[in-house]
Amino acid sequence: MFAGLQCRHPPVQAEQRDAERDHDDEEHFRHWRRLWHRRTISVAPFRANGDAPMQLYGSTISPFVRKVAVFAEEKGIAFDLIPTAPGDASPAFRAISPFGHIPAMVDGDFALADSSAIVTYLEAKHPEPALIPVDPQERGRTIWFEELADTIMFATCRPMLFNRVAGPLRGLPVDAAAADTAEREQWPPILAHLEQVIGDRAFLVGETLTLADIAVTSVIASTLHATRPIDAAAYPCVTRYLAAMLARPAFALRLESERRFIAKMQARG
Ligand SMILES: N[C@@H](CCC(=O)N[C@@H](CS)C(=O)NCC(=O)O)C(=O)O
Repeated sequence: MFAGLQCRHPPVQAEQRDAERDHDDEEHFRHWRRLWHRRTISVAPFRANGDAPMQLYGSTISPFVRKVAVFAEEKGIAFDLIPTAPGDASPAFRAISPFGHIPAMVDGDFALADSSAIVTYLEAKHPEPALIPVDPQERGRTIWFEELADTIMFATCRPMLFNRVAGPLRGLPVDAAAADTAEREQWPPILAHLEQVIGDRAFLVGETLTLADIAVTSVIASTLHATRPIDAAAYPCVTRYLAAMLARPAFALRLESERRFIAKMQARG
């Protein structure tokens, strides 16, 4: 039943990629729309998928799902994105993600939930290009930034993303004041900290892209779905760094598709 709705992503390096189909074409849009309006959908029962590409369950509007999607694409790992709403209660999905969180993945006969667990698995399985450094200090710093993104930054992103975008799209009750408070009181200190640590660096850790950049950029990208653009005069280093990160095809195509999807959902109600 689900097979016709799966969208396979060749690696970003491939000439003909169709990542933007995630949310975009009419069939996918209608499916996503139904999915966002109902909490439980029909995720096909977990089946070992042999030599098929990895299956990634979720929506890349979630920073955790986008983290895994970008990580996989930067490594050239093909995957199918299986549209799944946060909290999906179907027994089939709960067999993969016991608490209903997105993302989860199936690779061959192996299933795993949680973005950090999944990227750790992918790094071990596909070591090149390395996105989690082996140098002890660089690895420690990388995981620090991933944690910063997943905890402190997401705790600020969530009230804005849920109350201004995801909640209204799903017809759920929202708390506009919580979003305003996060934007006014929690977001600026995070940007100020990043401004200071980024300085004139191209990457957060070492001289190449790492999980640190992917995790931090992913949560900023989700936040920017729900707040005004970053003030370039106040945060010039973050602005420059972010522009470079978001120009990477793995981020750019996905964000474009997410923006179109959100706009279309808002227009159609
Ligand atoms: N630590 C998890 C966090 C995942 C998470 O919290 N995902 C949210 C969506 S952004 C979710 O699925 N929430 C479940 C719900 O809303 O019921 C990870 O890194 O994957």
